[in-house]
Amino acid sequence: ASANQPYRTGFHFQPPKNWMNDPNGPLIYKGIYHLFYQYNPQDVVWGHIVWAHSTSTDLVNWIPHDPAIYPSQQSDMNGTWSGSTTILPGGKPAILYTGIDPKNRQVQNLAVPKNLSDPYLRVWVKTPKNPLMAPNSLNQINSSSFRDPTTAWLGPDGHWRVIIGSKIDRQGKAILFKSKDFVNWVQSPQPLHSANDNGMWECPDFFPVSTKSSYGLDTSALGSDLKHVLKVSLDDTKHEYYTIGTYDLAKDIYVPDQGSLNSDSGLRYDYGKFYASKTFFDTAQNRRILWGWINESSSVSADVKKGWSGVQAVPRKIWLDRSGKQLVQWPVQEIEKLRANQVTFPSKLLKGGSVLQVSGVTASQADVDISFGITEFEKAEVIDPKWTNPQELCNQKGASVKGNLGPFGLLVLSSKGLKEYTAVFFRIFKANDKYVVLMCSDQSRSSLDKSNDLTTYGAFVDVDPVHQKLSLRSLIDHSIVESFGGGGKACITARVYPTLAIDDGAYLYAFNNGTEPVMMEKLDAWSMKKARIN
Ligand code: DQQ
Repeated sequence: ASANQPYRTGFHFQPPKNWMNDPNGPLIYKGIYHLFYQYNPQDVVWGHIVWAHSTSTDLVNWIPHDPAIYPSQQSDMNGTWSGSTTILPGGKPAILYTGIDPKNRQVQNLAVPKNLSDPYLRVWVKTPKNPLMAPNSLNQINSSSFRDPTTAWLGPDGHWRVIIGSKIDRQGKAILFKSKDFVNWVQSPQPLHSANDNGMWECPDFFPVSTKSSYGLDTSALGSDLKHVLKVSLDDTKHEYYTIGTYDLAKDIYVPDQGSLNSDSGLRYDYGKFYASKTFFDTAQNRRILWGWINESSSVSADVKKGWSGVQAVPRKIWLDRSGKQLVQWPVQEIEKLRANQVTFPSKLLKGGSVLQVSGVTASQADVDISFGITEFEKAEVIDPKWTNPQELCNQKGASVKGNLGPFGLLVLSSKGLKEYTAVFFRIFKANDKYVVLMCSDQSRSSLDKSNDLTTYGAFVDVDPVHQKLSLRSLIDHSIVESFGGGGKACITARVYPTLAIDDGAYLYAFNNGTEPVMMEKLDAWSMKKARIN
Protein backbone atom coordinates (compact mmCIF):
# COMPACT_ATOMS: atom_id res chain seq x y z
CA ALA A 1 0.00 0.00 0.00
CA SER A 2 1.08 3.56 -0.64
CA ALA A 3 -0.58 6.98 -0.54
CA ASN A 4 -2.23 6.54 -3.91
CA GLN A 5 -2.67 2.75 -3.56
CA PRO A 6 -4.17 2.32 -0.07
CA TYR A 7 -5.85 -0.98 -0.92
CA ARG A 8 -2.87 -2.95 -2.18
CA THR A 9 -1.96 -5.84 0.07
CA GLY A 10 1.12 -6.41 2.18
CA PHE A 11 1.02 -10.19 2.39
CA HIS A 12 -1.89 -11.44 0.29
CA PHE A 13 -0.82 -12.58 -3.17
CA GLN A 14 -1.57 -10.27 -6.05
CA PRO A 15 0.11 -9.37 -9.34
CA PRO A 16 1.51 -5.83 -9.83
CA LYS A 17 -1.44 -4.80 -11.97
CA ASN A 18 -4.49 -5.89 -13.98
CA TRP A 19 -7.10 -8.55 -13.52
CA MET A 20 -6.65 -11.82 -11.58
CA ASN A 21 -9.25 -14.47 -10.83
CA ASP A 22 -9.10 -18.22 -10.06
CA PRO A 23 -6.03 -19.91 -8.58
CA ASN A 24 -5.03 -22.68 -10.98
CA GLY A 25 -3.11 -25.94 -10.73
CA PRO A 26 -1.22 -25.37 -7.44
CA LEU A 27 1.51 -27.92 -6.80
CA ILE A 28 4.83 -28.57 -5.14
CA TYR A 29 7.72 -29.80 -7.27
CA LYS A 30 11.29 -30.37 -6.08
CA GLY A 31 10.51 -28.37 -2.93
CA ILE A 32 9.12 -25.36 -4.81
CA TYR A 33 5.51 -24.29 -4.60
CA HIS A 34 3.83 -23.21 -7.82
CA LEU A 35 0.81 -20.99 -8.15
CA PHE A 36 -0.80 -20.36 -11.51
CA TYR A 37 -3.75 -18.03 -11.82
CA GLN A 38 -6.27 -16.73 -14.31
CA TYR A 39 -4.85 -13.41 -15.44
CA ASN A 40 -5.66 -10.80 -18.04
CA PRO A 41 -2.32 -9.18 -18.96
CA GLN A 42 -4.13 -6.50 -20.95
CA ASP A 43 -6.83 -5.16 -18.70
CA VAL A 44 -8.27 -4.51 -15.24
CA VAL A 45 -11.40 -6.50 -16.12
CA TRP A 46 -11.78 -10.18 -17.09
CA GLY A 47 -11.07 -10.89 -20.76
CA HIS A 48 -8.07 -12.31 -22.58
CA ILE A 49 -7.12 -14.98 -20.02
CA VAL A 50 -3.71 -16.65 -19.59
CA TRP A 51 -2.19 -18.78 -16.82
CA ALA A 52 0.18 -16.43 -15.01
CA HIS A 53 2.80 -18.20 -12.92
CA SER A 54 4.66 -17.57 -9.65
CA THR A 55 6.79 -19.75 -7.41
CA SER A 56 7.74 -19.77 -3.76
CA THR A 57 9.71 -21.82 -1.28
CA ASP A 58 7.53 -20.85 1.69
CA LEU A 59 4.02 -20.01 0.39
CA VAL A 60 4.62 -16.45 1.63
CA ASN A 61 7.19 -14.84 -0.69
CA TRP A 62 6.70 -15.24 -4.43
CA ILE A 63 8.67 -14.62 -7.57
CA PRO A 64 6.97 -14.11 -10.92
CA HIS A 65 7.63 -16.04 -14.12
CA ASP A 66 6.30 -15.64 -17.62
CA PRO A 67 2.81 -16.97 -18.23
CA ALA A 68 2.93 -20.77 -18.33
CA ILE A 69 -0.10 -21.39 -20.52
CA TYR A 70 -1.60 -19.00 -23.03
CA PRO A 71 -3.61 -19.34 -26.23
CA SER A 72 -1.40 -21.05 -28.82
CA GLN A 73 -3.39 -23.91 -30.33
CA GLN A 74 -6.70 -24.38 -32.09
CA SER A 75 -8.09 -25.91 -28.93
CA ASP A 76 -7.39 -22.87 -26.75
CA MET A 77 -7.31 -20.03 -29.24
CA ASN A 78 -10.02 -18.06 -27.41
CA GLY A 79 -8.82 -18.56 -23.86
CA THR A 80 -6.95 -20.75 -21.39
CA TRP A 81 -9.33 -21.20 -18.50
CA SER A 82 -9.11 -22.96 -15.18
CA GLY A 83 -7.65 -26.38 -14.47
CA SER A 84 -5.56 -28.50 -12.15
CA THR A 85 -2.28 -30.32 -11.83
CA THR A 86 -1.91 -34.06 -11.37
CA ILE A 87 1.39 -35.62 -10.37
CA LEU A 88 1.92 -38.63 -12.64
CA PRO A 89 4.06 -41.66 -11.71
CA GLY A 90 7.71 -40.68 -11.51
CA GLY A 91 6.73 -37.31 -10.04
CA LYS A 92 5.89 -35.73 -13.38
CA PRO A 93 3.35 -32.88 -13.22
CA ALA A 94 0.63 -32.70 -15.85
CA ILE A 95 -1.91 -29.91 -16.24
CA LEU A 96 -5.45 -30.42 -17.51
CA TYR A 97 -7.13 -27.11 -18.29
CA THR A 98 -10.09 -25.77 -20.20
CA GLY A 99 -9.45 -24.23 -23.58
CA ILE A 100 -11.88 -22.14 -25.54
CA ASP A 101 -11.79 -23.23 -29.18
CA PRO A 102 -12.45 -21.12 -32.29
CA LYS A 103 -16.17 -21.96 -32.07
CA ASN A 104 -16.13 -20.81 -28.43
CA ARG A 105 -16.66 -24.34 -27.24
CA GLN A 106 -15.20 -25.39 -23.89
CA VAL A 107 -12.78 -28.32 -24.31
CA GLN A 108 -10.17 -29.97 -22.07
CA ASN A 109 -6.46 -29.85 -22.89
CA LEU A 110 -3.23 -31.30 -21.55
CA ALA A 111 0.08 -29.50 -20.99
CA VAL A 112 3.28 -30.95 -19.52
CA PRO A 113 6.60 -29.35 -18.51
CA LYS A 114 9.14 -29.05 -21.28
CA ASN A 115 12.06 -29.59 -18.97
CA LEU A 116 11.62 -31.63 -15.80
CA SER A 117 15.05 -30.62 -14.56
CA ASP A 118 13.89 -27.00 -14.29
CA PRO A 119 12.45 -26.75 -10.74
CA TYR A 120 10.59 -23.60 -11.81
CA LEU A 121 8.79 -25.52 -14.57
CA ARG A 122 8.87 -22.38 -16.67
CA VAL A 123 7.94 -23.81 -20.04
CA TRP A 124 4.91 -25.99 -20.71
CA VAL A 125 4.18 -27.88 -23.89
CA LYS A 126 0.76 -28.88 -25.12
CA THR A 127 0.05 -32.17 -26.75
CA PRO A 128 -0.88 -31.95 -30.45
CA LYS A 129 -3.72 -34.33 -29.58
CA ASN A 130 -5.61 -31.55 -27.80
CA PRO A 131 -8.48 -31.31 -27.17
CA LEU A 132 -8.66 -34.55 -25.21
CA MET A 133 -12.26 -34.11 -24.07
CA ALA A 134 -14.82 -32.17 -26.07
CA PRO A 135 -18.57 -31.77 -26.38
CA ASN A 136 -20.08 -33.52 -29.41
CA SER A 137 -23.45 -34.65 -30.71
CA LEU A 138 -23.09 -38.08 -29.10
CA ASN A 139 -22.16 -37.10 -25.55
CA GLN A 140 -24.64 -34.22 -25.47
CA ILE A 141 -22.34 -32.16 -23.30
CA ASN A 142 -23.29 -28.49 -23.23
CA SER A 143 -20.41 -26.76 -25.01
CA SER A 144 -20.74 -23.56 -22.98
CA SER A 145 -20.89 -25.45 -19.65
CA PHE A 146 -17.98 -27.87 -19.65
CA ARG A 147 -14.96 -26.66 -17.76
CA ASP A 148 -12.45 -26.70 -14.92
CA PRO A 149 -10.96 -30.23 -14.73
CA THR A 150 -9.91 -31.36 -11.24
CA THR A 151 -6.72 -33.05 -10.16
CA ALA A 152 -7.11 -36.60 -11.47
CA TRP A 153 -6.99 -39.62 -9.20
CA LEU A 154 -5.75 -43.12 -9.99
CA GLY A 155 -8.00 -46.10 -9.24
CA PRO A 156 -6.71 -49.57 -8.28
CA ASP A 157 -7.73 -50.67 -11.80
CA GLY A 158 -4.93 -48.49 -13.21
CA HIS A 159 -7.34 -45.96 -14.71
CA TRP A 160 -7.14 -42.22 -14.06
CA ARG A 161 -10.34 -40.38 -13.26
CA VAL A 162 -11.09 -36.69 -13.54
CA ILE A 163 -14.24 -34.63 -13.15
CA ILE A 164 -15.26 -31.61 -15.19
CA GLY A 165 -17.86 -29.08 -14.03
CA SER A 166 -21.03 -28.91 -16.08
CA LYS A 167 -24.79 -28.48 -16.11
CA ILE A 168 -27.80 -29.68 -18.03
CA ASP A 169 -30.61 -27.15 -17.85
CA ARG A 170 -30.54 -26.22 -14.14
CA GLN A 171 -28.90 -29.42 -12.95
CA GLY A 172 -25.29 -29.06 -11.81
CA LYS A 173 -23.06 -31.99 -12.74
CA ALA A 174 -19.58 -33.37 -12.18
CA ILE A 175 -18.95 -35.27 -15.42
CA LEU A 176 -16.50 -38.14 -14.98
CA PHE A 177 -13.88 -39.17 -17.53
CA LYS A 178 -11.43 -42.09 -17.31
CA SER A 179 -8.12 -42.80 -18.98
CA LYS A 180 -5.36 -45.37 -18.91
CA ASP A 181 -2.67 -43.14 -20.38
CA PHE A 182 -3.82 -39.61 -19.42
CA VAL A 183 -4.27 -38.81 -23.12
CA ASN A 184 -7.22 -40.89 -24.30
CA TRP A 185 -10.21 -40.09 -22.10
CA VAL A 186 -13.56 -41.87 -22.12
CA GLN A 187 -16.69 -40.43 -20.55
CA SER A 188 -18.24 -42.51 -17.80
CA PRO A 189 -21.94 -43.32 -18.31
CA GLN A 190 -22.93 -41.46 -15.18
CA PRO A 191 -21.56 -38.37 -13.51
CA LEU A 192 -19.64 -38.66 -10.25
CA HIS A 193 -22.38 -36.54 -8.72
CA SER A 194 -25.12 -34.09 -9.69
CA ALA A 195 -27.72 -31.92 -7.95
CA ASN A 196 -30.96 -30.42 -9.12
CA ASP A 197 -31.56 -26.77 -9.58
CA ASN A 198 -28.31 -25.15 -8.66
CA GLY A 199 -26.90 -24.28 -12.06
CA MET A 200 -23.38 -24.54 -13.43
CA TRP A 201 -20.75 -26.18 -11.23
CA GLU A 202 -17.54 -24.26 -11.75
CA CYS A 203 -14.19 -25.36 -10.37
CA PRO A 204 -15.20 -28.65 -8.74
CA ASP A 205 -12.71 -30.15 -6.29
CA PHE A 206 -12.76 -33.77 -5.11
CA PHE A 207 -10.32 -35.14 -2.54
CA PRO A 208 -9.97 -37.49 0.42
CA VAL A 209 -9.57 -36.35 4.04
CA SER A 210 -8.36 -38.44 6.94
CA THR A 211 -10.80 -39.34 9.71
CA LYS A 212 -7.86 -39.89 12.05
CA SER A 213 -5.67 -36.83 11.80
CA SER A 214 -5.27 -33.40 10.30
CA TYR A 215 -2.61 -34.67 7.88
CA GLY A 216 -3.52 -34.39 4.23
CA LEU A 217 -3.84 -37.29 1.83
CA ASP A 218 -2.79 -37.82 -1.74
CA THR A 219 -5.73 -37.26 -4.07
CA SER A 220 -5.64 -40.95 -5.12
CA ALA A 221 -5.63 -42.28 -1.53
CA LEU A 222 -8.26 -44.90 -0.70
CA GLY A 223 -9.00 -46.85 2.46
CA SER A 224 -11.22 -47.06 5.49
CA ASP A 225 -9.81 -44.17 7.52
CA LEU A 226 -10.92 -41.51 5.12
CA LYS A 227 -13.90 -39.62 3.76
CA HIS A 228 -14.21 -37.69 0.51
CA VAL A 229 -15.06 -34.05 -0.04
CA LEU A 230 -16.80 -32.65 -3.10
CA LYS A 231 -16.76 -28.87 -3.49
CA VAL A 232 -18.37 -26.86 -6.26
CA SER A 233 -18.39 -23.15 -7.08
CA LEU A 234 -21.90 -22.06 -8.04
CA ASP A 235 -21.83 -19.68 -10.97
CA ASP A 236 -25.32 -18.36 -10.11
CA THR A 237 -24.45 -17.02 -6.66
CA LYS A 238 -20.64 -16.95 -6.77
CA HIS A 239 -20.57 -18.98 -3.56
CA GLU A 240 -18.90 -22.32 -2.92
CA TYR A 241 -20.50 -25.30 -1.22
CA TYR A 242 -19.16 -28.66 -0.15
CA THR A 243 -20.35 -31.93 1.30
CA ILE A 244 -18.48 -34.74 3.03
CA GLY A 245 -19.29 -38.26 1.93
CA THR A 246 -18.21 -41.57 0.52
CA TYR A 247 -16.62 -42.34 -2.80
CA ASP A 248 -18.14 -45.58 -4.07
CA LEU A 249 -15.31 -46.91 -6.18
CA ALA A 250 -17.28 -49.81 -7.67
CA LYS A 251 -19.97 -47.53 -9.04
CA ASP A 252 -17.68 -44.53 -9.48
CA ILE A 253 -20.11 -42.23 -7.73
CA TYR A 254 -19.88 -39.94 -4.75
CA VAL A 255 -22.54 -40.19 -2.04
CA PRO A 256 -22.79 -37.31 0.44
CA ASP A 257 -23.34 -38.23 4.11
CA GLN A 258 -25.80 -35.43 4.67
CA GLY A 259 -26.79 -32.08 3.21
CA SER A 260 -26.49 -31.19 -0.42
CA LEU A 261 -24.58 -28.90 -2.73
CA ASN A 262 -27.48 -26.55 -2.72
CA SER A 263 -27.26 -22.81 -2.85
CA ASP A 264 -29.50 -21.99 0.14
CA SER A 265 -28.16 -24.29 2.78
CA GLY A 266 -25.07 -26.37 3.12
CA LEU A 267 -21.51 -25.98 4.20
CA ARG A 268 -19.16 -23.38 2.80
CA TYR A 269 -15.39 -23.01 3.00
CA ASP A 270 -15.92 -19.32 3.55
CA TYR A 271 -19.08 -17.35 4.21
CA GLY A 272 -17.74 -14.13 2.71
CA LYS A 273 -15.90 -13.45 -0.54
CA PHE A 274 -14.00 -16.56 -1.61
CA TYR A 275 -14.46 -18.33 -4.93
CA ALA A 276 -13.11 -20.77 -7.52
CA SER A 277 -10.90 -22.35 -4.87
CA LYS A 278 -8.64 -25.32 -5.32
CA THR A 279 -6.71 -27.65 -3.02
CA PHE A 280 -3.51 -29.62 -3.51
CA PHE A 281 -1.62 -32.17 -1.45
CA ASP A 282 1.63 -30.74 -0.10
CA THR A 283 3.96 -33.75 0.06
CA ALA A 284 6.64 -31.70 1.83
CA GLN A 285 4.51 -31.25 4.95
CA ASN A 286 1.80 -33.87 4.46
CA ARG A 287 -1.00 -31.37 4.46
CA ARG A 288 -3.73 -30.37 2.05
CA ILE A 289 -3.64 -26.69 1.16
CA LEU A 290 -6.53 -24.58 -0.08
CA TRP A 291 -6.16 -21.56 -2.35
CA GLY A 292 -9.11 -19.27 -3.09
CA TRP A 293 -9.76 -16.12 -5.06
CA ILE A 294 -11.04 -13.09 -3.15
CA ASN A 295 -12.83 -10.90 -5.65
CA GLU A 296 -13.39 -7.18 -5.31
CA SER A 297 -16.34 -5.48 -3.62
CA SER A 298 -15.66 -2.21 -5.40
CA SER A 299 -17.10 -0.81 -8.61
CA VAL A 300 -15.46 -1.47 -11.97
CA SER A 301 -14.65 2.23 -12.26
CA ALA A 302 -12.85 2.05 -8.90
CA ASP A 303 -10.92 -1.00 -10.15
CA VAL A 304 -9.97 0.82 -13.32
CA LYS A 305 -8.78 3.73 -11.23
CA LYS A 306 -6.61 1.59 -8.98
CA GLY A 307 -5.40 -0.46 -11.97
CA TRP A 308 -5.96 -3.93 -10.57
CA SER A 309 -8.62 -6.38 -9.48
CA GLY A 310 -8.55 -9.55 -7.39
CA VAL A 311 -6.36 -11.03 -4.64
CA GLN A 312 -5.71 -14.54 -3.35
CA ALA A 313 -6.57 -15.57 0.19
CA VAL A 314 -3.66 -16.66 2.37
CA PRO A 315 -3.22 -20.39 1.65
CA ARG A 316 -5.02 -22.44 4.30
CA LYS A 317 -4.40 -25.89 5.64
CA ILE A 318 -7.66 -27.82 5.37
CA TRP A 319 -8.70 -30.99 7.20
CA LEU A 320 -11.70 -32.90 8.56
CA ASP A 321 -13.06 -31.81 11.93
CA ARG A 322 -13.14 -34.46 14.67
CA SER A 323 -16.93 -34.52 14.42
CA GLY A 324 -16.53 -35.74 10.82
CA LYS A 325 -19.26 -33.28 9.88
CA GLN A 326 -17.32 -30.33 8.56
CA LEU A 327 -13.89 -29.16 7.45
CA VAL A 328 -11.56 -26.91 9.41
CA GLN A 329 -9.18 -24.37 7.89
CA TRP A 330 -6.23 -22.44 9.26
CA PRO A 331 -3.74 -20.09 7.57
CA VAL A 332 -0.54 -22.01 6.76
CA GLN A 333 1.84 -21.61 9.67
CA GLU A 334 4.54 -20.07 7.42
CA ILE A 335 2.56 -16.81 7.38
CA GLU A 336 3.44 -16.40 11.06
CA LYS A 337 7.03 -15.58 10.16
CA LEU A 338 5.77 -12.18 9.04
CA ARG A 339 4.60 -11.42 12.57
CA ALA A 340 6.40 -8.58 14.38
CA ASN A 341 5.90 -6.26 17.39
CA GLN A 342 3.72 -8.62 19.38
CA VAL A 343 1.23 -6.96 21.70
CA THR A 344 -0.39 -9.16 24.35
CA PHE A 345 -3.26 -8.40 26.67
CA PRO A 346 -3.77 -10.61 29.70
CA SER A 347 -7.30 -11.67 30.50
CA LYS A 348 -9.64 -8.77 31.03
CA LEU A 349 -13.34 -8.46 31.66
CA LEU A 350 -15.04 -6.56 28.83
CA LYS A 351 -18.08 -4.92 30.37
CA GLY A 352 -21.15 -4.28 28.28
CA GLY A 353 -20.56 -1.29 26.02
CA SER A 354 -16.76 -1.30 26.25
CA VAL A 355 -14.23 -0.58 23.53
CA LEU A 356 -10.59 -1.43 24.19
CA GLN A 357 -7.90 0.00 21.95
CA VAL A 358 -5.08 -2.31 20.85
CA SER A 359 -2.18 0.02 20.19
CA GLY A 360 1.37 -0.80 19.19
CA VAL A 361 0.59 -2.71 16.00
CA THR A 362 0.23 -1.52 12.43
CA ALA A 363 -3.52 -1.89 12.37
CA SER A 364 -3.76 -1.78 8.57
CA GLN A 365 -1.50 -4.85 8.21
CA ALA A 366 -1.90 -7.14 11.18
CA ASP A 367 -2.68 -10.57 12.58
CA VAL A 368 -4.96 -10.62 15.66
CA ASP A 369 -5.94 -13.58 17.78
CA ILE A 370 -8.52 -13.10 20.54
CA SER A 371 -10.40 -15.55 22.71
CA PHE A 372 -13.38 -15.18 24.98
CA GLY A 373 -14.75 -17.11 27.93
CA ILE A 374 -18.45 -16.84 28.64
CA THR A 375 -20.02 -17.43 32.04
CA GLU A 376 -23.35 -15.59 32.13
CA PHE A 377 -25.18 -18.07 29.95
CA GLU A 378 -28.59 -17.66 31.53
CA LYS A 379 -28.72 -14.18 30.00
CA ALA A 380 -28.46 -15.47 26.42
CA GLU A 381 -31.32 -14.44 24.15
CA VAL A 382 -33.55 -17.25 22.98
CA ILE A 383 -33.09 -18.01 19.31
CA ASP A 384 -36.13 -17.81 17.08
CA PRO A 385 -36.46 -21.09 15.12
CA LYS A 386 -37.04 -18.99 12.00
CA TRP A 387 -33.48 -17.65 12.26
CA THR A 388 -31.87 -20.31 10.10
CA ASN A 389 -29.96 -18.03 7.75
CA PRO A 390 -26.86 -16.69 9.54
CA GLN A 391 -26.15 -13.98 6.99
CA GLU A 392 -29.69 -12.68 7.30
CA LEU A 393 -29.40 -12.73 11.09
CA CYS A 394 -26.10 -10.80 10.99
CA ASN A 395 -27.74 -8.34 8.67
CA GLN A 396 -30.60 -7.71 11.10
CA LYS A 397 -28.31 -7.67 14.11
CA GLY A 398 -25.24 -5.74 13.04
CA ALA A 399 -22.50 -4.53 15.37
CA SER A 400 -24.53 -1.56 16.57
CA VAL A 401 -27.52 -3.67 17.66
CA LYS A 402 -27.12 -4.33 21.37
CA GLY A 403 -27.83 -7.89 22.46
CA ASN A 404 -27.30 -9.64 25.77
CA LEU A 405 -24.38 -11.99 25.02
CA GLY A 406 -22.82 -10.07 22.19
CA PRO A 407 -22.01 -8.57 19.87
CA PHE A 408 -18.41 -8.92 21.08
CA GLY A 409 -15.25 -9.24 19.02
CA LEU A 410 -12.98 -6.93 17.00
CA LEU A 411 -13.31 -3.59 15.29
CA VAL A 412 -10.72 -3.65 12.53
CA LEU A 413 -9.65 -1.06 9.96
CA SER A 414 -11.30 1.53 12.17
CA SER A 415 -10.82 5.26 11.91
CA LYS A 416 -10.25 7.42 14.96
CA GLY A 417 -13.70 8.20 16.31
CA LEU A 418 -15.16 5.15 14.55
CA LYS A 419 -16.51 6.91 11.50
CA GLU A 420 -15.36 3.81 9.68
CA TYR A 421 -14.88 0.27 10.98
CA THR A 422 -15.37 -3.36 10.03
CA ALA A 423 -16.81 -5.37 12.91
CA VAL A 424 -16.05 -9.07 13.27
CA PHE A 425 -17.95 -10.49 16.21
CA PHE A 426 -19.95 -13.20 17.92
CA ARG A 427 -23.42 -13.41 19.43
CA ILE A 428 -24.59 -16.25 21.61
CA PHE A 429 -28.17 -17.47 21.59
CA LYS A 430 -29.97 -20.08 23.61
CA ALA A 431 -31.69 -22.91 21.76
CA ASN A 432 -33.61 -25.83 23.30
CA ASP A 433 -30.74 -27.91 24.57
CA LYS A 434 -27.66 -25.95 23.56
CA TYR A 435 -26.15 -22.55 22.81
CA VAL A 436 -25.84 -21.31 19.27
CA VAL A 437 -22.82 -19.21 18.28
CA LEU A 438 -23.24 -16.74 15.45
CA MET A 439 -20.21 -15.14 13.80
CA CYS A 440 -20.63 -11.98 11.74
CA SER A 441 -18.45 -9.78 9.56
CA ASP A 442 -20.29 -6.46 9.34
CA GLN A 443 -19.02 -4.23 6.53
CA SER A 444 -21.89 -1.74 6.66
CA ARG A 445 -19.66 0.95 8.23
CA SER A 446 -16.41 -0.11 6.57
CA SER A 447 -16.19 2.83 4.19
CA LEU A 448 -17.64 6.29 3.79
CA ASP A 449 -17.61 5.52 0.07
CA LYS A 450 -21.00 3.90 -0.36
CA SER A 451 -20.35 2.87 -3.96
CA ASN A 452 -18.67 -0.25 -2.55
CA ASP A 453 -20.57 -3.45 -1.81
CA LEU A 454 -21.02 -3.24 1.98
CA THR A 455 -22.86 -6.55 2.41
CA THR A 456 -22.69 -8.18 5.84
CA TYR A 457 -21.69 -11.86 6.08
CA GLY A 458 -22.52 -14.45 8.71
CA ALA A 459 -22.02 -18.07 9.74
CA PHE A 460 -22.97 -20.34 12.60
CA VAL A 461 -19.94 -21.74 14.42
CA ASP A 462 -20.31 -25.31 15.62
CA VAL A 463 -18.58 -24.90 18.99
CA ASP A 464 -19.86 -25.43 22.51
CA PRO A 465 -19.21 -22.13 24.32
CA VAL A 466 -19.93 -23.74 27.70
CA HIS A 467 -16.90 -26.01 27.50
CA GLN A 468 -14.68 -24.26 24.97
CA LYS A 469 -13.17 -20.83 24.66
CA LEU A 470 -14.46 -18.90 21.72
CA SER A 471 -11.59 -17.81 19.51
CA LEU A 472 -11.37 -15.37 16.64
CA ARG A 473 -8.37 -14.70 14.44
CA SER A 474 -8.36 -11.99 11.79
CA LEU A 475 -5.75 -11.36 9.13
CA ILE A 476 -6.01 -7.68 8.26
CA ASP A 477 -4.38 -6.50 5.06
CA HIS A 478 -5.44 -2.98 3.95
CA SER A 479 -8.54 -4.02 1.98
CA ILE A 480 -8.87 -7.61 3.24
CA VAL A 481 -10.25 -8.93 6.52
CA GLU A 482 -9.89 -12.71 6.59
CA SER A 483 -11.45 -14.10 9.79
CA PHE A 484 -11.34 -17.55 11.37
CA GLY A 485 -13.84 -18.33 14.11
CA GLY A 486 -13.74 -21.28 16.51
CA GLY A 487 -10.20 -22.30 15.49
CA GLY A 488 -11.13 -22.35 11.79
CA LYS A 489 -14.60 -23.90 11.96
CA ALA A 490 -16.16 -20.85 10.32
CA CYS A 491 -14.26 -18.55 7.97
CA ILE A 492 -15.44 -15.21 6.63
CA THR A 493 -13.42 -13.10 4.21
CA ALA A 494 -14.37 -9.52 3.44
CA ARG A 495 -13.09 -6.81 1.12
CA VAL A 496 -13.29 -3.28 2.46
CA TYR A 497 -12.17 0.10 1.15
CA PRO A 498 -11.88 2.57 3.99
CA THR A 499 -11.27 6.22 3.16
CA LEU A 500 -10.02 7.30 6.61
CA ALA A 501 -8.84 4.02 8.18
CA ILE A 502 -5.91 3.63 5.81
CA ASP A 503 -2.24 3.08 6.70
CA ASP A 504 -1.45 5.13 9.86
CA GLY A 505 -5.08 6.20 10.09
CA ALA A 506 -6.20 2.64 10.89
CA TYR A 507 -6.90 1.51 14.47
CA LEU A 508 -7.74 -1.78 16.09
CA TYR A 509 -10.12 -2.40 19.01
CA ALA A 510 -11.70 -5.22 20.95
CA PHE A 511 -15.30 -4.50 21.87
CA ASN A 512 -18.36 -5.78 23.64
CA ASN A 513 -21.64 -4.17 22.68
CA GLY A 514 -23.86 -6.59 24.60
CA THR A 515 -25.43 -5.82 27.97
CA GLU A 516 -23.59 -8.68 29.72
CA PRO A 517 -19.85 -8.71 30.43
CA VAL A 518 -17.65 -11.23 28.62
CA MET A 519 -14.19 -12.33 29.63
CA MET A 520 -11.50 -11.59 27.07
CA GLU A 521 -9.21 -14.49 27.99
CA LYS A 522 -6.32 -13.41 25.80
CA LEU A 523 -5.49 -11.11 22.97
CA ASP A 524 -2.37 -11.29 20.84
CA ALA A 525 -1.78 -8.94 17.96
CA TRP A 526 1.14 -8.54 15.59
CA SER A 527 2.12 -6.12 12.88
CA MET A 528 2.64 -8.10 9.70
CA LYS A 529 5.79 -7.51 7.70
CA LYS A 530 5.49 -7.13 3.99
CA ALA A 531 5.88 -10.30 1.96
CA ARG A 532 7.38 -10.44 -1.49
CA ILE A 533 4.28 -10.86 -3.58
CA ASN A 534 5.68 -10.26 -7.07
N1 DQQ B 1 -13.23 -18.72 -14.16
C1 DQQ B 1 -12.62 -19.37 -15.29
C2 DQQ B 1 -13.50 -20.54 -15.62
C3 DQQ B 1 -14.18 -20.80 -14.32
C4 DQQ B 1 -14.42 -19.44 -13.77
C5 DQQ B 1 -12.49 -18.41 -16.41
C6 DQQ B 1 -14.64 -19.42 -12.29
O1 DQQ B 1 -12.74 -21.64 -16.07
O2 DQQ B 1 -15.35 -21.57 -14.49
O3 DQQ B 1 -11.63 -17.36 -16.09
O4 DQQ B 1 -14.38 -18.19 -11.72
